[in-house]
Amino acid sequence: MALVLIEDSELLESALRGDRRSLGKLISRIELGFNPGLKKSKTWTLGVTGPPGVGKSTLIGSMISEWVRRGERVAVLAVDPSSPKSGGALLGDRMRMQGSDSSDSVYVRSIATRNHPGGLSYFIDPMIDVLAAAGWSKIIIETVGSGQSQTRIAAFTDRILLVEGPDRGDIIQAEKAGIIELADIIAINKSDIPSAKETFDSIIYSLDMSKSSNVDVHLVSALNGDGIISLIASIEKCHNYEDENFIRLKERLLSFWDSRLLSYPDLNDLLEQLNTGTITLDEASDMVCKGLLEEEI
Ligand SMILES: Nc1nc2c(ncn2[C@@H]2O[C@H](COP(=O)(O)OP(=O)(O)OP(=O)(O)O)[C@@H](O)[C@H]2O)c(=O)[nH]1
Ligand SMILES: [Mg+2]
Repeated sequence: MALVLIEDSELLESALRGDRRSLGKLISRIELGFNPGLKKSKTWTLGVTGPPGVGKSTLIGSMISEWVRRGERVAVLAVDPSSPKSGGALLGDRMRMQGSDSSDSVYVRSIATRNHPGGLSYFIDPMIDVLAAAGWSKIIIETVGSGQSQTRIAAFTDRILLVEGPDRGDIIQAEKAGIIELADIIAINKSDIPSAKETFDSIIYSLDMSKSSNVDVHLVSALNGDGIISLIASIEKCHNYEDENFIRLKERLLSFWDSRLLSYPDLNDLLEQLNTGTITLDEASDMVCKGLLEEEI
C-alpha cells in the first residue's frame, strides 16, 4: 500500500512538472479511483456536447489552433461513448486533431466510459484539477450528447457549447435530453452544407419559444473556418448567471447520485427482488439509502 502511495505522489510531482507520460498515467490512476486531493483553483473549463458525428472534434481542433496561436495551452478530455465504434473514434479524434496535437500546447486524452457503469462523475473534477495544476490554461471536455449520463458530464464544466448539425432529427433529440437548457452557446456546424441554415433557424425559433435569450447561436464550419472567431469570442465572454449554475449543480448532483446508485454493491439483488415483486420501488430506494449510509460508517 505504502509503495503505491509513493508511486502516486511521484507521478503527481512529475506530471505537475510537465511530463506528459506521467500526466497520462496519473489520469489512468484517477480513473481507478485515486484522488490526488489537489486544492480547487479557478480553472477555465468548456464542455462540448452534441449528437454523434456533428463535428465536435473537428470544431474543437479548429478552435484549438486559434487558442494556441494566442498563446494558450489547451487540454481536451474526449469522453468516449460505449459504442462499438469507440476504439476507432479515439484514434479518429486524435488524428483529426493531430495538426496541433503534436505541439507542446495541446494535450488530448480519451476516456472510455464503458469501464465506468456509474459514469465519470467521480473522476472528472480530480482530472480537471490535475490538468489545471499542470498548467493547462483551457480545459475542454468533449462528450457525445446522446444520453443523459453523457450530457451530464458537461455540467462539470463552467461553460457548455452544444454543437448541432444540419440534420433536424438531432435537434429533437437534443431538446428531449434537455441539453438546450444546459447550453450557454450553440454552434450549428457544417454551415458549408446548405441545410445547416434550417437547423439554425429552428434552434432560434425554439429558443424564442422558451425565452432562453442568454444563449448565443452561431452558424459555423469547422471545415472551412467560417464563424470560428466569433464563436470563440462568444465562448470567451460567456458568463454564468446564478440560476444557470443551479441547473448545472442539479445535473452534477443527479450525476453523482446515479454513480452511487449504480455502484451499490447489492444492486443486482435489489433488481431481482423488484423483478419478483418481493419489494416495491419505494422499499428498494430506502434500502439503497440505508446501504449507502452504512457503507460510510
Ligand atoms: N461538411 C462538413 N463536414 C464536417 C465539418 N466538421 C466536421 N465535419 C465532418 O464530420 C464528420 C464527423 O466529424 P467529427 O469531428 O468526428 O464529429 P464528432 O461530433 O466529434 O463525432 P463523435 O465524436 O464520433 O460523436 C467528419 O467526417 C468530419 O470531417 C464541417 O464544418 N463541414
Ligand atoms: Mg468526436
